[in-house]
Amino acid sequence: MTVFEGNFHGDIAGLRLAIVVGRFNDLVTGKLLAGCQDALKRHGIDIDPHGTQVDYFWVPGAFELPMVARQAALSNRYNAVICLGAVIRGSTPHFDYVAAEAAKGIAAVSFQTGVPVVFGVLTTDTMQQSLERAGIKSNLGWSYGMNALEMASLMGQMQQNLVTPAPTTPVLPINASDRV
Ligand code: INI
Repeated sequence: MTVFEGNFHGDIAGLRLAIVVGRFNDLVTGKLLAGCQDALKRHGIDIDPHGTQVDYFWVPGAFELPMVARQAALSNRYNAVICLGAVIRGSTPHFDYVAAEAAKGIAAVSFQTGVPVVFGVLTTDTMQQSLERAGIKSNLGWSYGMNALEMASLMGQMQQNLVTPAPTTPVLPINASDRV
């Protein structure tokens, strides 16, 4: 039998990635993006927005990440989609709704489309905790970039070596002309 495992030395030049970033708490999400770009660049990805490998999508907040990730995944243009956000607990239940919808929505996009979508959303009690994870101590943005490369590689190997069924969950049309 075979061991399937993503690697970081395959057809790097052939990969295309979408990075979706929330502006809310951009002090944090900007640092996550920088860490993510650093990981991708040091593994051979051309991160230039004017280049051919990475497209960037900015959204208002974490709540909007799944919608844009879904559209990107359905385009068949990307080997992986990376969602970056920061949801920080306040004094109201708002945090729980935004964090839950982001997590559920991002997982659903992966399941529905078969395209790996990285859950790069920090959910913390304080800004300090978020900043510690976005560069002060470590930068999880780096890990999210690596997660995308690993999953793009793994899914590529699976597509080449296994008979993979089309996604089972019906996906909604994305073009106005497709709508009934
Ligand atoms: N969006 C975030 O990305 N992080 C947050 O901490 C946050 N809080 O706490 O409100 C947040 N809210 C905005 C939300 O994501 C949507 O952009 C907004 O509700 C409009 O749909």
